[in-house]
Order: sequence, then structure tokens, then C-alpha cells
Amino acid sequence: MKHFVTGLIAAAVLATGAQAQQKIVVGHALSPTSHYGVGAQAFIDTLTELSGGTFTGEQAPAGQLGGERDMIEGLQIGSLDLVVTSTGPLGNFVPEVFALDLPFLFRDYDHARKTLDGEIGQELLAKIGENNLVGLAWSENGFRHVTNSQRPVRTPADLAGLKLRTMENKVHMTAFSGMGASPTPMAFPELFTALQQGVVDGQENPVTVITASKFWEVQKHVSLTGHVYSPAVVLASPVLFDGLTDEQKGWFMEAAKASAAATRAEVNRLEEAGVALLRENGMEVITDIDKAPFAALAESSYSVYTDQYGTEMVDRIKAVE
Ligand code: EAX
Repeated sequence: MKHFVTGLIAAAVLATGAQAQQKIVVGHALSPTSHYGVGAQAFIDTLTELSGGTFTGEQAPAGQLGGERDMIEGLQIGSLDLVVTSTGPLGNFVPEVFALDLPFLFRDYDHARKTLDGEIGQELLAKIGENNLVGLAWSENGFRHVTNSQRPVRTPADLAGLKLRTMENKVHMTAFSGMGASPTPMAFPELFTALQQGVVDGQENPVTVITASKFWEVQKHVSLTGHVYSPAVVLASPVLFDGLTDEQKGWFMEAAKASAAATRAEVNRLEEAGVALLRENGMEVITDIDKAPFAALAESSYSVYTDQYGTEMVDRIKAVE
């Protein structure tokens, strides 16, 4: 009872005079020092500075708040404040976003970033806003590659029969079925153990995630297929965001931009240094991969998006210079 009364007094003191301080929790699936962790910290530091300390924040890393699909659901009901997530499960909430998950669509990082920072990215953030979420800024996960414990993968035939974990994403599952693997959708927090126990043979993720998660401890082979560009996005709960003043909303938008910039810078660094790290930790890195046969077999997954929305957005993305 004593603590309860003390708490009430503290709250009363805070509410008078000194402006009340609000702590924002930033959830994500990776380690605090990963490219998402760097971005989450940049969000927190920028928001704290812009708000003069009336907002502070802390990371909830490593899937403490659940997998990315769980965290997105938490934002919608207001049990979570803010999340940095890949678009992996987002298509289940905002199907238009599947356009960004199509295999071999983005030519390189420059093409992807220009698309997301331009009108197409803004249109898709608006679509996110129509689905009980607030899309603050496009961040970045990276180009995804295949790892496995069984054999080097150089051609689609090498994927035959591999039990491959994918995100909970219909486009990716259809693509890997088309390429000859056996896709198993799974939330990220379950993945390391599933690889360790042999529940799945392999998975696919950017170098950023492979290094952050030390997948070399449970995977022998990595093939730099670069089969999908994986965007990330800084999402806020509408329950939190709609209660902010316009000035406070501006702080959140600026902090999200700073978060995305910090994450992209870390992706650039790891794209340079990461492959060497994989080799240093014993992985066999396959680089001489002809992507054309993979792309031809993965193309069937485009129908997951085009059956519903047609090819206009795909053509627009391809046309971004
Ligand atoms: O967003 O689930 C995944 O493979 C994601 O790439 C990971 O959670 C980082």
C-alpha cells in the first residue's frame, strides 16, 4: 500500500509544474547492436532531443515483445508504442505492400531506396495508414540470401527438398515453392532454435541479420542469391500517435527519418564487412550464382500481388531510375 501511495504522490508532483515525461518503447526482432538496434536508438535519441526530454525511450529488442506479426498486431490494439519491422508479415495487414516483397524486382540498393523515398513509398505509407497503423518512415533490412546446413546452393536444383524457413509472407512462400524448396513460415524468434534442432534445414535473410543472429553457429553454407530486397518500416500505434499534438507528431516523423538513415548506414557498413565475417566464422560463401534461373522460377509469385492489383505498381517500380 505504501508504494502505491508513493507512486500516486510522484505522479501528482510530475503532473503539476514539471511537464510529465513519457517513455516510448521501441520493439524489434534483432539484437540491440544490429542495424535495427542502431535505428531504434537513433529514434530514441532524436525524439528525446527534439522533445527537450518530455519524451524518452528504450529498446525492447530480440523479439522480447514477440515476432514481427505479433508486434504489428500489438500496435493496432495499442499495447505497443512503436516497432521497427521488416515488411515480411506486413502484407497480411496491408496487402498492397506485397509489391515490395516480389523476388528479383529491385535492381540494387539505390533502386530500392529511390523507390521508397519517392512517391511510391509515400503512397504505400498512406496505405499502411488506412489499416489501423501509422507508417512513419521506410527503413531497411537488406537483400536476402539463402543459408542452409545441408549443401552449397548454386542452382535451383540444389534447393530441391530443402526445408527452408521463410517469413510469414505469401509472396516469399510461393517464390520458394516455385524455386523447388519446401517453404516453412515461422516467426523470427523461433528460427535459431529450429535451425539448431534441424526442424528446418535453412532460411533466408540479409547479411545484416545473418551476422546479427550469428547464424554461422547453426548454418554451414550461404549462397548470395539476393533474391528479394527486404524493406523495413518504422511503425507507430495509432492509439499513441493520434493522441499527440501536431508538434509532437513532427518530432516522431523526424525521429523516424533519423532512425531509417542510421539503419541504412549500418546496412551499408555490413554489406561491406559482413561477407568477410561470415567466412571468418566458418561459413562457405557461394558467390558465383547465376540468378536468372532462380528469377524465372520465382516469377510465379508475382501473381500473389498482380492477381489482386494488376501490374501497374510493378511497372512503376521497374521504371524508377
Ligand atoms: O526483420 O523474420 C525475418 O527473417 C526478418 O528478416 C527479421 O525478423 C528482421
